[in-house]
Amino acid sequence: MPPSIPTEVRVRAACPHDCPDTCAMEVTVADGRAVKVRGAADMPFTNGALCTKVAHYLERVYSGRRLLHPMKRVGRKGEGRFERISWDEALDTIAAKYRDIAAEDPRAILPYSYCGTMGLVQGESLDRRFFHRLGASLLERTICATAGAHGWRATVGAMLGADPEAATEARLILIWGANPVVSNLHGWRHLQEAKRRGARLVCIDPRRTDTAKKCDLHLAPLPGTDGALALAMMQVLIAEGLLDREYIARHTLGFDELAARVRTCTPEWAAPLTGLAAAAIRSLAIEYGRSARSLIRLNYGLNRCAGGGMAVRNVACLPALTGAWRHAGCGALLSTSGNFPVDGRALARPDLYPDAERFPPRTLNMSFIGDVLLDTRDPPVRAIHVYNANPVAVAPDSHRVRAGFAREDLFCVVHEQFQTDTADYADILLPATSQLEHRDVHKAYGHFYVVDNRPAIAPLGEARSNTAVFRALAQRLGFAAAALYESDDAIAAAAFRADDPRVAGLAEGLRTQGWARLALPAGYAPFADGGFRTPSGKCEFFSAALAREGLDPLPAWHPPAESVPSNPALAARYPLALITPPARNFLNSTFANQARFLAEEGGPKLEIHPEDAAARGIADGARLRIRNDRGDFVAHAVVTTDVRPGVVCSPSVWWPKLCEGGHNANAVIAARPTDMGGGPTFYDCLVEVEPA
Ligand SMILES: Nc1nc2c(c(=O)[nH]1)N[C@H]1C(S)=C(S)[C@@H](COP(=O)(O)OP(=O)(O)OC[C@H]3O[C@@H](n4cnc5c(=O)[nH]c(N)nc54)[C@H](O)[C@@H]3O)O[C@H]1N2
Ligand SMILES: Nc1nc2c(c(=O)[nH]1)N[C@H]1C(S)=C(S)[C@@H](COP(=O)(O)OP(=O)(O)OC[C@H]3O[C@@H](n4cnc5c(=O)[nH]c(N)nc54)[C@H](O)[C@@H]3O)O[C@H]1N2
Ligand SMILES: [Mo]
Repeated sequence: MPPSIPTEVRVRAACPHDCPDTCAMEVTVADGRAVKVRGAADMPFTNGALCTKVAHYLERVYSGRRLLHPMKRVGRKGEGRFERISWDEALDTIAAKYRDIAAEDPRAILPYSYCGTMGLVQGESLDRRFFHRLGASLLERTICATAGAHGWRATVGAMLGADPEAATEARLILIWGANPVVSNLHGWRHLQEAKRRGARLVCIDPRRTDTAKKCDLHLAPLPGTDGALALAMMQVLIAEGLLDREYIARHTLGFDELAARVRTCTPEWAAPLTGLAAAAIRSLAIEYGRSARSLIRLNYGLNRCAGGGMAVRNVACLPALTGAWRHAGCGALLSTSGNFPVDGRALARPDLYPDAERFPPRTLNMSFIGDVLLDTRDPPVRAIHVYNANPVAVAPDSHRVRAGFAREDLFCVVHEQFQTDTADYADILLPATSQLEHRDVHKAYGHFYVVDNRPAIAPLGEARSNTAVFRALAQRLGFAAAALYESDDAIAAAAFRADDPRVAGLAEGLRTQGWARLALPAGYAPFADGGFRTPSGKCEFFSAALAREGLDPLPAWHPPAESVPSNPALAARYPLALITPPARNFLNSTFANQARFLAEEGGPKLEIHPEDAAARGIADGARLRIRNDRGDFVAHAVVTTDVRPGVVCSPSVWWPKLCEGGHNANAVIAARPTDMGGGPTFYDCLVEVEPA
């Protein structure tokens, strides 16, 4: 036989990860094996480049540690000892359990997923349909963004904001609770371009991040105090008359009430709360008030505190006062996700829920999964099905989370690419495909493009996609609804509402180039002429909707739950405020088991100011124990002025089992909900630190 000629093909793909940038990728496949992954050169936002994590995606796909077969537990719960079984045995076991539990009360079954993949097909289609049809408990997916989203929506009505590609037009950019160099690299390119064109960049972050170092000015408020800073800025804008009065009159609601509310919120009032000098606050407000061509690039860093919802709301009020929304690339941007006309009902089919009268739907909050599994409730959760998520590593108050997963009477299915800390608690552990092995389509939250993902290679080993698993389970449970068996292609094709003008040309773009921009004009400015999506159609300084929820209808100061002024008794024992933002080489806990990235990060670290270090006899590099009443974890000291006295920072999210002592930072973080949206408070945490 003649030697076979290697055939090389290029397949269009999408980066699946939870990141604002949702890159378009091109995968080169030779003889059925992916040999190269790169950023699509023709996709404007990706611009031919991937971050270091995904540039090495093939190391993940072909890692020797991939899960490749179904397994069942043979050791104790959490021990992580498994034995290989067939897919038939795995699926039969799960189906039998779910059938038995559902016969009594299907709400005792809980799906648990987040954004392991952001794909609409593998992330929120057949899984939702299956659990709706089963009548399982519903999951409130709060672990990241719901506090800020709630505050944002109350103010401007929808997750719409400035066009990130037009940010180059802004003259003043406030980067607020965001670290784009690390967590929004492709968006950062446009901010840098704005700077080259003469814009001034101001970073508002308790930590001097890589982003802060590249800005013209860095203000380091104490964690969880952004709400006070924004109120003081409003006070100055109003007192100094730095206002777009015409915009306010035409497009806002409740200005007089707002003015009355902030009258006493002077920079002198905010200074002790935020730890910033009153003069610095005043000069920031005046600079902001004088340049209408301003952009506030928020991200979710400021929403992970007790007052996170209100903080985002207060910041969202600012551009309506100065009229910044009038200009392309100006105003504010938290997320672009509201621009995508995703057909959520068609994807998730909530109408499949079988018997709402007998079993009124029950919703459980993912952020407090420890409480969900441990507290008495009717019915108790008897089975949990985890996919696209790693709760034992990422959810707050890990000791409670672990105790919940360790329950002998809890039947636990985990569908994963790797044996995570959560996987260790599985009764049945299923192998999941990677993004190169399945079909998907992606919207984005940091730009306006839809990105297609075609399978480039066959599933490795016996790995199956999420949709394949839910089809197989539906069949074993004898469910008849055709919607439970739809193909990935059909789901992808119907993911967006076809009658929406923004998807004009979408199908054609995806077919020919693998990505397509929403049909929005270049330099699109959503609120240039008002058109807010609130009930009043205006930017609501006064929100009747919030009042109906029992919340303050006006911007207000919601202090952190754990800080020196708000909880002095606790601060006497635990005086340091801990934040745990993303490490550059990890994506939440994804990638945090891969040798290259572990080596790059060099072990769990705690950044601490020289004064705080000296007071505790801590030298640079020392092994530290970080603790409070909830637990402790170990990290090595980085003595640095990048954090201010009183604040410590431990970049995250490490796999607990790869940490000395078996715990990561979530061991010390409280399971306490935010003021709005039921989110977690990862960056609202007091600790003490000592040499270990
Ligand atoms: N490399 C990398 N990229 C990522 C991720 C990752 O893990 N790694 N995660 C992805 C995900 S899921 C998300 S949600 C986004 C997260 O990215 P961002 O939304 O940018 O949010 P965070 O990284 O949580 O926080 C951003 C900055 O807020 C700062 N911060 C902490 N507390 C406060 C505060 O109280 N006030 C203010 N003003 N700032 C504060 C932190 O120091 C951090 O530098 O990034 C995504 N991109
Ligand atoms: N201390 C602290 N904790 C945090 C944060 C923080 O900043 N500090 N950030 C929080 C934030 S913003 C978020 S969004 C959450 C994120 O929490 P999660 O969404 O749970 O994110 P990951 O930890 O990345 O875990 C995702 C898992 O999904 C798996 N996966 C990927 N693709 C697939 C697939 O196709 N099928 C299946 N079945 N599995 C797949 C991956 O292997 C990975 O283990 O973490 C939160 N936790
Ligand atoms: Mo997130």
